[in-house]
Amino acid sequence: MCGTCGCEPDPAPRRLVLQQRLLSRNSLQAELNRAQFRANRVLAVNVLSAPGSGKTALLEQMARLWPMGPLAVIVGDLATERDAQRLQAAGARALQICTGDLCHLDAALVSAARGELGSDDLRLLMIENVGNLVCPAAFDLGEQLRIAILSVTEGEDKPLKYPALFKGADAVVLNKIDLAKAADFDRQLAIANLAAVAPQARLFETSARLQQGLDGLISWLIDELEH
Ligand SMILES: Nc1nc2c(ncn2[C@@H]2O[C@H](COP(=O)(O)OP(=O)(O)OP(=O)(O)O)[C@@H](O)[C@H]2O)c(=O)[nH]1
Ligand SMILES: [Mg+2]
Repeated sequence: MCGTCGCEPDPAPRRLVLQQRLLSRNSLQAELNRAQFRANRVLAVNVLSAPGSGKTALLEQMARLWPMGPLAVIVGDLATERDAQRLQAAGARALQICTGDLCHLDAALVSAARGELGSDDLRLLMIENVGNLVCPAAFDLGEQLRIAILSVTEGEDKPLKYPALFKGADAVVLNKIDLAKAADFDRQLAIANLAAVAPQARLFETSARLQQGLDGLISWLIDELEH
């Protein structure tokens, strides 16, 4: 149950009104963020997935391969600076947001973190959201692109069971493909489920562990930057 941030559907009318207010306040800040990103020619990318599907591992590998200077990453977790430390060790300029009880990042948190990160030479800003397939999908951060990650160990049905996160994605990364055989992963079924829920999303298949499949993802982001 996710009662901490008000994003759990609740039949009580008062709770619904509060949730709408929370979301509309977030939407206003998200629009401000988006305008600021545009004005500064920053491409902001929101990365969403279940806990442990490999967001940080992928971003670590991206940081090693990214050809346009240090990769900038804002990373959200309930607790610890572990992900930011991993990303910094991989060469990224990383800033950790510890959300405490909050199960998702919101636009105000991203705005504050972006200020701390500095903006002089920033062109690409990756935002690793809190690991959660539900709440982060409902909160616009002002990003221009969303990447959803599905790892093969989570099961082929996750796009059907958590459609909001995948419906809003510009790209889906199918990660941990090195484990597909061990997990008895049905690739065709997963791709069909993704196509049913998120036909708009382009698909990348990766193994962050083996540094496989990252080239396509990086080329796409460079194309988006040059638009
Ligand atoms: N075999 C294999 N393991 C992977 C791959 N990607 C990530 N992992 C492992 O999966 C575990 C979780 O990876 P993380 O990168 O921490 O996942 P995350 O999505 O950032 O997790 P949270 O931040 O907690 O939501 C780690 O032990 C990684 O080494 C992959 O492609 N293949
Ligand atoms: Mg992580």
